[in-house]
Amino acid sequence: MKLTRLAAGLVLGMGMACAAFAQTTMKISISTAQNSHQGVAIDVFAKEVEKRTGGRYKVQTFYNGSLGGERESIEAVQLGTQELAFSSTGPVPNFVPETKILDVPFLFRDKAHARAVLDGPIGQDLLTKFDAKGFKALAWAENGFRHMTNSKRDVKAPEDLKGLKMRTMENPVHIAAYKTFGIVTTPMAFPEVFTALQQGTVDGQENPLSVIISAKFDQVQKHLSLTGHVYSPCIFVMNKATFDKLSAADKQAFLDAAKEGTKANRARVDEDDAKGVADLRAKGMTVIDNIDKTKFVTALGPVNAQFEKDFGKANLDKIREFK
Ligand code: EAX
Repeated sequence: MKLTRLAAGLVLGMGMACAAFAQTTMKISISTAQNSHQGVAIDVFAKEVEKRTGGRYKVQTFYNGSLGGERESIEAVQLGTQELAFSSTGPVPNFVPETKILDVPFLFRDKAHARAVLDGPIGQDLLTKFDAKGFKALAWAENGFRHMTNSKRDVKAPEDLKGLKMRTMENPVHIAAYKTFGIVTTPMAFPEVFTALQQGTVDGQENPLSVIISAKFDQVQKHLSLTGHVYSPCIFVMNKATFDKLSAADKQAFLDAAKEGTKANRARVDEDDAKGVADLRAKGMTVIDNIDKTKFVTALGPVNAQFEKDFGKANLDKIREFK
């Protein structure tokens, strides 16, 4: 009798302890290293989620594409086998076609312009387009402006790109534009890029300084041209059903944590942009930093006409002229 009561008490006590410490663990992944602008984003996010939910939610962080490439991670989030991912928008149009417009080359003047568009009504409206596809898009963040690297020659003008075999993201807008430059495009997931460059499967690739530095592409690429040909947004995505199950306060906690992650991410991109060129020169890269961008814009004439048809000139102008 006594024993039974003791056992009952124990079970009750343990139950209460479990309730008090109930912790749900979620996963988030990136394809770059922890020591990168993306690593900073998810590390801050994880810390903020835990803090803002009183430790009831814990976010486990995975780096270097250890859970798969970006497309795979987004797919996993859509299926719900992974709760969260942080990804560039490279593969996103394959899931949410409306985001394609952001990948148009030379659309944004600078980072301030891009960030203002993403944080303003255009970007916030685009976030809602993820809902119907099984995602909750928590916040925009960034990779930054993409530049071209290769192992063959200095790229100073668009003609220099003709015949270069370059790895691209699995992004239809990028591929169409780069083909117009005469690039031989080879779409590939990020975790395979270093080896492909090292083995000469491709001559080059394009990525922001933050990615070039953190992925150590200077070890396998000689020539860097600051083409800044396209702005590369990133996004925090969450499985929609998982988000919907959260209480209103916890939903807000996740949204606020993503905002904090974005702040840290953008600050790191600024830092990498500020010291990246000197850093990469010191590591032996030849950096062409006086690119005449108008030549590159002109070379894209035909495909730009197609983009205006596909996305609507008025929609592109709304982004171009956003203040
Ligand atoms: O998100 O695939 C890419 O080139 C991306 O820029 C990279 O994964 C970082």
